[in-house]
Amino acid sequence: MSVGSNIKHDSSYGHVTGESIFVDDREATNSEVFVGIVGSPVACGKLISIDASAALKHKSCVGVYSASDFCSKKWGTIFKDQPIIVEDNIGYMGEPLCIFASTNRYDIEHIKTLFKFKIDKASPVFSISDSVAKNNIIYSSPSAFVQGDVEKVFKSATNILEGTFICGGQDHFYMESQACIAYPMENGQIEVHSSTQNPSETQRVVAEALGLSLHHVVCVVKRMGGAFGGKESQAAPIAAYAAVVAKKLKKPARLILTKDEDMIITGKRHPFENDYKVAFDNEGKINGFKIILKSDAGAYSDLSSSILERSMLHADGAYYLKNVYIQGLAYKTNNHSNTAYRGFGAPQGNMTIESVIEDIACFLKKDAFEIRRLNIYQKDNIKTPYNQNIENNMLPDIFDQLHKSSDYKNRLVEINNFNKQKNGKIKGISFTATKFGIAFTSRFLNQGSAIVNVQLDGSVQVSTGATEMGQGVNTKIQQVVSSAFGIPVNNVQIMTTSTEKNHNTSPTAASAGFDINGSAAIKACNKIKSRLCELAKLIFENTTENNKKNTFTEFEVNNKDLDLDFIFKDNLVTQTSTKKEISFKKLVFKAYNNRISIGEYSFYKTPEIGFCKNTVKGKAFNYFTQGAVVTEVLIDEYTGEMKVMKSDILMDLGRPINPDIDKGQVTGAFIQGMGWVTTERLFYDTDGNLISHSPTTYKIPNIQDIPRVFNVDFLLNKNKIKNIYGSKAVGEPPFLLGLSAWTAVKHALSYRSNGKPVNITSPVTGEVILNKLTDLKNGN
Ligand code: LUZ
Ligand code: MOS
Repeated sequence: MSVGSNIKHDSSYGHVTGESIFVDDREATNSEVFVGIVGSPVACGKLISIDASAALKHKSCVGVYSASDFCSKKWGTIFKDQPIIVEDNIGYMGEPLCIFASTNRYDIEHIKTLFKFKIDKASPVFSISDSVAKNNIIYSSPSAFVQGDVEKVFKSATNILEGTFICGGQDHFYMESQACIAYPMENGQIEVHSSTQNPSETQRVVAEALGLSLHHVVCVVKRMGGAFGGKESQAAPIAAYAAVVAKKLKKPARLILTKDEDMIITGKRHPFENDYKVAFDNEGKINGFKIILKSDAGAYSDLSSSILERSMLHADGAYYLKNVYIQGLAYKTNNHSNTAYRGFGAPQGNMTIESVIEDIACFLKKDAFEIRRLNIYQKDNIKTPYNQNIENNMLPDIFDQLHKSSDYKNRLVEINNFNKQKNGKIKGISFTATKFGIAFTSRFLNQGSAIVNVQLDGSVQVSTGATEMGQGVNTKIQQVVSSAFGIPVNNVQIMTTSTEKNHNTSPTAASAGFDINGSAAIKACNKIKSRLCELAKLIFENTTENNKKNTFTEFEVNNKDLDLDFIFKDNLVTQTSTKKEISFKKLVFKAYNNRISIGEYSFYKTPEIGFCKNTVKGKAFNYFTQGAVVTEVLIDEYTGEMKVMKSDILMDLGRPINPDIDKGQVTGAFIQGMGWVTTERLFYDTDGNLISHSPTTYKIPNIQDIPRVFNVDFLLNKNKIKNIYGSKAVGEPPFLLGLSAWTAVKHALSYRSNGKPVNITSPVTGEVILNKLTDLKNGN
């Protein structure tokens, strides 16, 4: 059975050789035009007029389009408040004001400079604090998550710490920028090939922009070169630009953002400023925790409300909070509209309490691990602040096993001794955890569909609503389908995702792409298998004479439940009770000859979930993916340079479908999380221009930044897990472990703070570390 084994990623060969086709690898047709975007030179104001005369005189410029050329003016995945293209009010620096088409893609950069705009400038707001001062709330949670009585606890608390945790945004830095090619088809139809996680949303925004019904728009997604949430909502307007040009000129239109354009135009992870207050006893037991989460939504709401909700749902981290108050507010600013990013608000919520625990440890002069171990969800304390109990809580096992296997105790002693030597270097160590809720918090998104077509030679084509962005969802679906039919993985091909095959697709997001679409595929396989079993039974029961009597006799098969007497294995279909067998291929062919369908469409919805944010009731998550990490850092006190020396990760992924693919996800997510909290700093000038808009100024981790020693292990979990083949989703949960690099720096710095909690913000770049060390030396 291929489920559970390390089948190679279905695109591994193509990615290495360059044979994999991404949007911009599609051959250009003769008539194709290239689309350019002209961005706003101000962050806030009113667009009065556009002077495109110089651009239109350019020899390769064949058209300029602005808001009046779009049938719909606004889009938005949750609230429709974002201009597809600016109509009057400008919300952020670089926001698209108009688009143009050129017959030569190499003229795009020049033509962009030929536009003149008349704009009434207004004064922008860039920071959360300034937006708070103006009360520019774009969304606030309808209800706080409350348990017990924090205010009462604060009155009689032994110890209280309070403050503000601040973290910055993060660029998605996918290898492939936002990209789309739109093809005009017959009868006014349009086909867009988009680099999107969200084909149906892209289809909808394109249809609305063009004034078409949905049945005249098809969105096709072969694959993405990374997405990380950045293509969950924000691929849609890009596709609309290409589509409008294609429709106007009746020519294929290609729009590929440059890296710089992409970084300037598209939204990022939300920066947060979280006010907290924590009460704890002298052992470090948290008795009360209050947190107000405040996010920078940017100019429009996008997914901010949903992201804020997930940050509230992860403000507890891995810790049981008996008395708790969690509230969240998203603020409007004149920054790019911030959006989904791996973790979807959870990292910003989770990191606060991990930071607070470092402070408690410092305050009590105790080991932070002991405080964490004391506060994690136990076997009996499993109630979350949002009224869901954690089933099969693995945190105590994970903590104890990793504490031992990482040799945490001895290493802490070694670090204490090392740091006493004052040799210009300091070490820090930190043990942090993740408990990530799996399911879309919007109930209706927890649905998926699959088409499974068995061909006459016994090979299989599968189409689902999942989109492949490198994460290996296609490979995992290939594995479950090949296991279902008992055929080699190579006999299963996952087909291009398209809204004409699978409609109303949920975005491939929330780590749940495989859970949902893989489950739908299995359901489809089972329906085909049940018919094949019935046919096999009839074939096995019938003698050849019976068959010969009448050439028109057909085996009639009705849809029944899967007959468990049959086993599909090694290309054979075997009846256990009679030991009779027939090859899968032969059976498939017989089914066709007997006019029995060997194709199926199936629909899946995640059972039982449905969280109501007004009442804070109902099941928010299907299950939790949990894990922990121990990270050790080394800091050079003279330069502020930080190196991650060692990270040991232990995750509970249930029974992985493909352990190596999951290991890749854990590794990548950890490094991406680490990058967010260490080197990835977004710099803006005072007008709101993003200065760090390329790899030369925005520092993502590269190969020499990964932990010198890096171990990724999985816990053996024998519990019943309510998910396909007992597997657990992996995409986002390990991102949260990356923040251990930040808490480890905090721990290291505490050796130079005379034991006082160290107040730092995220990301903690080398510059920040050096400045902090200087401050601490000066007694600040
Ligand atoms: N997208 C979404 C997500 O629309 N809802 C979610 O709950 C979610 N969670 C994680 C990532 N994307
Ligand atoms: Mo996402 S943050 O698109 O799962």
